[in-house]
Amino acid sequence: KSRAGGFQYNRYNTLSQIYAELRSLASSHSNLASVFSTGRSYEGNEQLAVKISSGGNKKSYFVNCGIHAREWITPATCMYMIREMLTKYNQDSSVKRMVDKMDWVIMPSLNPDGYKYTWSGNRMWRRTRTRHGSCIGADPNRNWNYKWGGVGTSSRCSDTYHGPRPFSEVETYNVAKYLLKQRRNLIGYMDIHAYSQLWMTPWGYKKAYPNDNGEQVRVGNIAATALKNAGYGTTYKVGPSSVIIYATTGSTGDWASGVLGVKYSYALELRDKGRYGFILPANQIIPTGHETFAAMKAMANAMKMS
Ligand code: PAY
Ligand code: ZN
Repeated sequence: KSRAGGFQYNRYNTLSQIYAELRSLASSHSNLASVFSTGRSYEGNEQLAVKISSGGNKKSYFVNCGIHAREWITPATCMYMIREMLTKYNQDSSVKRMVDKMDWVIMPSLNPDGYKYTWSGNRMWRRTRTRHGSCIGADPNRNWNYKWGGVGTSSRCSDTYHGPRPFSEVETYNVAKYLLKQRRNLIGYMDIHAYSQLWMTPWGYKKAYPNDNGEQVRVGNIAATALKNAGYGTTYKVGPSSVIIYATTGSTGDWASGVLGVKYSYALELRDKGRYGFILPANQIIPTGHETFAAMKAMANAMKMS
């Protein structure tokens, strides 16, 4: 059904529709939710996030969608999960359990300029919209200040351009600044992409396993099993991104693990496995949201908080 600003859960929505719905959901559940911005993008769009908390001094889990502009299923999935958490907290014990265990900070669109451009200019745009000499944009998932500028990155004008320096993109800089302030409280970080159906752990920069790998894979397997059993039989592979997809440097997940020291650092690739790719049909939004949220609940339930 139609909500604030014409937002619909079974359709893809514009940035302004997403932001209107986010504010509307939070204001109708103000006991649990508050909206804030980590700052403005290069073009001046807010990077809105919602903090979901049932109170007390808890650890928090940060989730972002939309770091890559064309991966439209990801903002849609973040919005689905936010709605579930807020509207079912009082009705569904599995939702109450996940929200009571930790705070959740969820950002539907880390790269709002890019997302807007996929609606107005080029549906297949991936990067930010920062001007770098003669070309526009850098890859925000190559721009973090950990092993920056190595394997899996490329030069200016390419889709995997790492940027002129770490955190050259104000969108990654803003989020990093926010996370550094939250560091003591942060138990997890999840960067949600599409597509390929992967539940990825560090490291990305080389085929190697951080100290937390055993625990990351244990919980990742529990999440992937819940996802598969959520009704659609969707299968995910679990493991280090350098092993199950390819090596990258300057990625979000490596920074969260290597710099922040966050134990539950994951990067997801949602549906599908390439049939539709980035152009996933809208009738898969609700199923994807449903199965991904089932996995998130299972992950939360399995996590060790200290
Ligand atoms: O964090 O190591 C990581 C994820 C690797 C992703 C990347 O940033 O390149 C993988 C791709 C993505 O979601 O951006 C996969 C998609 C299908 C692509 O654009 O190739
Ligand atoms: Zn991506």
